[in-house]
Amino acid sequence: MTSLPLAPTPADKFTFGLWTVGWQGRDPFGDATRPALDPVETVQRLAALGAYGVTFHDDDLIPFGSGETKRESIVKRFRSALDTAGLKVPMATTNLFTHPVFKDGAFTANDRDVRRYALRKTIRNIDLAAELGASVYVAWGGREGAESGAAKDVRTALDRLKEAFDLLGEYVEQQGYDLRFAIEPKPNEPRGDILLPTVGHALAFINELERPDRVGLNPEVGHEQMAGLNFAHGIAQALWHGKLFHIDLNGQSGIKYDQDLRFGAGDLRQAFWLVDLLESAGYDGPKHFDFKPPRTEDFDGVWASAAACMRNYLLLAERARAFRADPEVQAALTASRLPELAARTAGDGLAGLLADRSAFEEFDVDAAAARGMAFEQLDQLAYEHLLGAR
Ligand code: 3MF
Ligand code: MG
Ligand code: MG
Repeated sequence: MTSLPLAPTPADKFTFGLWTVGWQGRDPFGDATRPALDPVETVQRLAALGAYGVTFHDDDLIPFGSGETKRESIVKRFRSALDTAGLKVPMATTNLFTHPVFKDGAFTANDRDVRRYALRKTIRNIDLAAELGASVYVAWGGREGAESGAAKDVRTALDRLKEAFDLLGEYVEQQGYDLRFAIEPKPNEPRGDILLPTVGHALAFINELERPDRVGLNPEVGHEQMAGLNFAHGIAQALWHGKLFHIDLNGQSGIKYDQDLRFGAGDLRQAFWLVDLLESAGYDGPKHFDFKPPRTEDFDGVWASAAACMRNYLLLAERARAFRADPEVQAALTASRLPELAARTAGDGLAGLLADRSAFEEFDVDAAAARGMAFEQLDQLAYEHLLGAR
């Protein structure tokens, strides 16, 4: 298996946040274990590994509080590194969580002046995102939430969150930017409870916005799994609604702290079904890794971890293709009556259904109840492919 000739190329559309390989290993219990990484070096290294692009929060590229002249020179240097390396910036986002001013949130902070500042900070980086050619702007509201009950009036906070997305949509339209927003749900961390905790909550929220077509999702593997949810099911529903604008790939082992493992680590089985889904659904957006190389690693470990994210995706895609192409799997899918699920339940219409005695009066309920679904054979075939036994 290790000898499979799978080297990532830009056509695979793998992207990485500057903050992922650039994570210095600071956690709630320990200091940084790695020095800061120059975004220009990140661009060069990722290009050499076969990535398609990089993404960033405003503050990953331009340190918080930088003046206008410094800002311009940083952007110029970054842009020239991108051009030389041939890397794209398909997505950008705002850091509305690190600075203490955002301790009670940004778009939903109880302090009105903090909310206005958060909007202006976002708008400023939207201009840069558009300038660098991004087509998706991610919004992760990590500080939009609470640790205690009365501290946040959730219904009113949702009014303010809607107001923020409506204003940002108005701005993007006014500027004529070809930019769509992608909300990234997360159940908790850093707030005790975060607003829009899951894919489902965010989908419902989008329907209440003034420009629902301009807003979709950026779901993250670990975030849904922290809530015990089936990520592939969440993604399938996002696709069904036409809302999978972007995706954050990483690894997570069950319901615990946000692990941000490299893609494929953690729950390998969910990773397999996710890749199978993305490949068979023809998802053609960026495959964005939002992971953290563990703080045990030096820079060799960081780049090994980044390369492994891409390789694991390609290995799983190869395994998923082998699974779908296997004639025994196709027979097992038929035995499990998957083709039947694709047939309309009442293609004959309501009148046809009501007139059909075989649907009810003459239906042999016991015979139908006795039919096995053959799912175990089907699932074992998936395991055999995943484990490289077929
Ligand atoms: C936190 C995250 C964030 C978001 C980012 C927007 C710092 O768990 O996943 O990463 O992905 O802010 O893209
Ligand atoms: Mg995350
Ligand atoms: Mg993320």
